[in-house]
Amino acid sequence: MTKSALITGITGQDGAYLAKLLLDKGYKVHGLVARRSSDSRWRLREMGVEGDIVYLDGDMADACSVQRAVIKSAPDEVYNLAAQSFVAASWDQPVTTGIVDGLGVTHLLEAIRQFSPHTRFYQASTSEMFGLIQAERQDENTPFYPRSPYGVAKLYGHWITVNYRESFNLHASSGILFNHESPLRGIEFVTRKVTDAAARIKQGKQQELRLGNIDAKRDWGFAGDYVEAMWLMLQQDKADDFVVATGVTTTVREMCQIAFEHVGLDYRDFVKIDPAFFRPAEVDVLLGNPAKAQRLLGWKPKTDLQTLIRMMMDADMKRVAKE
Ligand code: NAP
Ligand code: F7E
Repeated sequence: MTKSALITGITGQDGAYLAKLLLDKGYKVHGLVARRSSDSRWRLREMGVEGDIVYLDGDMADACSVQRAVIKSAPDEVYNLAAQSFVAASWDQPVTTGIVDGLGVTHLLEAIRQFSPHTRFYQASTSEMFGLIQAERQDENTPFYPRSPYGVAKLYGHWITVNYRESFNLHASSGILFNHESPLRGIEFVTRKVTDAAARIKQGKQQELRLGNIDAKRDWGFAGDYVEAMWLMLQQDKADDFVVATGVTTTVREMCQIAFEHVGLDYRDFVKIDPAFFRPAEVDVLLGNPAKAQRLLGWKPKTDLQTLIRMMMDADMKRVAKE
């Protein structure tokens, strides 16, 4: 029988990759989409799946619309990817971030509990919950210490997922995903900001690149690999929490070097440090330990950072050339 899935945040980076994965597996895919005055479906077009999705209007801040989407889609699986996901913006919009990324999760879990308790649920949790790290390599047992309103809101989302699993026996899993990127990454995130700028500089369309703390270290993987881990979590008999990461950490500086070198440039000639891009509180380093995902899900990252950044550079070189 055809399985039904509901994806919130389907117009985002992960939403586009996950929609493609589920459609390829034969699912009927529904997407909760918030009203926007401009086109938000470009990523779904890029993935070639725009016409294959059933769109349901709704907003994570609006419990009624979330409830309606659950009833209409009658989902076997719900993937909650919707969020105000840009950490830097969460200091400017702490309340919206708290409502959408935190309380919004309860809207969805409550709709599932009341109207569709057999539905399996995935929560998009984040390594930002580790923030000021309490262990050199972070795994499912590492204590949390979020450092931004985003991290705090996501920690609420994580714990309410655990709580509904334990209170109501829902099949609700929390994927604690470390940074993952792709050519579909939003331009405000540092990897895309760098690959877009390097492509523009190479093609004479930009002169310099202004960045903040380039000594920050992140454990970067490829979004296409990470959505497979989301799906695998919901195929398990038992719901649980899983860290999804590569187990390798790299500075923003080294990531710049990879991107610029790919087009024959030296990043040091173009990158300028700008205090405007420093954060009120920084997460200096993240490094995940994905051993549990490997052991129980059989999941491993397939794409290393060099390959990922080169893939993003090639896509941006083509896009910038067409502009
Ligand atoms: P993204 O590209 O920023 O996508 C976020 C999605 O949420 C978009 O579809 C956006 O819609 C939607 N959205 C925002 N506010 C909404 C609201 N009020 N109601 C309904 N939808 C709303 O994020 P992503 O990189 O795909 O990440 C997916 C999820 O994983 C997010 O929850 C993020 O916090 C989490 N996460 C991401 C990473 C990562 O490295 N990418 C790591 C760990 C966790 P519009 O397009 O219309 O704005
Ligand atoms: O920053 C530093 C910045 O904005 C990475 C989201 O998907 O992953 C993402 O959050 C690092 C930080 O991602 C600039 O200070 C330096 O240390 O690409 P980012 P993020 O904050 O790690 C987590 C796991 C999520 O869950 C989030 O949703 O790069 N950095 N200079 C800069 N960052 C940006 N954006 N811009 C700069 O100019």
